[in-house]
Amino acid sequence: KQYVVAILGATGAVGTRMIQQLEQSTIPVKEVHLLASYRSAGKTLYFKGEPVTVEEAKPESFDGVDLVLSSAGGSVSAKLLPEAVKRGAVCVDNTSYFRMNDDVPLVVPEVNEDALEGHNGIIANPNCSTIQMVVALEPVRQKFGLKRIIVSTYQAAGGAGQSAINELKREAQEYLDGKSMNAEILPVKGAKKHYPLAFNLLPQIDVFEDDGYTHEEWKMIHETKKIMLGDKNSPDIKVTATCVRVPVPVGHGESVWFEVGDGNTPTPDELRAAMADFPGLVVQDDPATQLYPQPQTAEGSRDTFVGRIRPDLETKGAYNSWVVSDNLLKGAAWNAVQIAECLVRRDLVRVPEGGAAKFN
Ligand code: A2P
Ligand code: 11C
Repeated sequence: KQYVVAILGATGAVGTRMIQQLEQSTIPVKEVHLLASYRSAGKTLYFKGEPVTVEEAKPESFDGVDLVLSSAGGSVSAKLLPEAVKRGAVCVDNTSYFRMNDDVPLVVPEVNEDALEGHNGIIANPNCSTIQMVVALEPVRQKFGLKRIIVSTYQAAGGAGQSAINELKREAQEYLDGKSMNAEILPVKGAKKHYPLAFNLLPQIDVFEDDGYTHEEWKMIHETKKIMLGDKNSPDIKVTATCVRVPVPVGHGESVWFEVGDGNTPTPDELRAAMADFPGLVVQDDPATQLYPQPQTAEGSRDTFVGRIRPDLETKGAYNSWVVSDNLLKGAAWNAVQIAECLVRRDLVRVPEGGAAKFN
């Protein structure tokens, strides 16, 4: 079977990478539809060297489509994905809109691919900073148990879209030219205040919740539990997070402190061996040769990289680590296309009876 695939948000930072990842995937593509806002309608993009005209996304755009990969923002997914499912298309959504919906699996294939079996037409792709952390820690959880995570993130501008990368570069040039920096997007589009990211750090990603945490921090806590504790019988994992935007265009870094299950005290070598065996995870950890993960070396790769693995010197069974991945690939476009590959392999590219009604 060959599939008609639509990419919603095809002109964006994630959407353009979805096109590339789909080109390089094992999915037999019959036809591709590239959808974006009215602003991009008529623009030409390429799929496998062939020109494709971008269309304005409308409910009818999904007629005859088998599979949708979407990354055009939560409000666009909220409006258009139920329309796509109604028309029989299975959607892999990169926005946060449907992630915590009980009828929607939240999937990182290396961790919980089986959750795809119960899908109702929409599958959610987790937040980028969550994905790379669960890939790094799942082999630890499987082998030694996992009780607690304390994570501090160093997140690239690209997580906020292509316009945020452009803003970072412009501000850097303004700073070097001795001009005042003009911030219009970060930390959050539509917020009251904007601050420059170039030569700076912003401890705000997404909006603030009432409890003082940002929504990005909330996502890291709750998405991690939904992905790792899917069977609900696993012991809880305590998670706390501080998320910081750093002046890097692409590639999130994370300082991840974790505590393994009661009584276990694996050596760093045992942790490295478990991690090295895990699909999609590469250990780069050799202080003697200054080998450790970096955003610049991770950019363009589908893998997640882990290093700086060392025991907490004061808490038995606890460890520090450093995790990096290309947030626009494993954190977004590749994880979505990888989910689509799994759906194809499992013959799950179909909306089950009653599926569409769940999203009305
Ligand atoms: P467009 O380029 O036409 O604005 P990024 O995450 O890099 O900011 O990209 C966002 C993506 O979502 C772009 O492809 C953008 O298209 C698309 N998009 C934004 N608003 C809409 C909308 N109302 N309908 C469809 N696509 C949208
Ligand atoms: C960022 N993690 O770096 C965000 C981007 O929930 O999919 C992804 C937001 C999301 O800004």
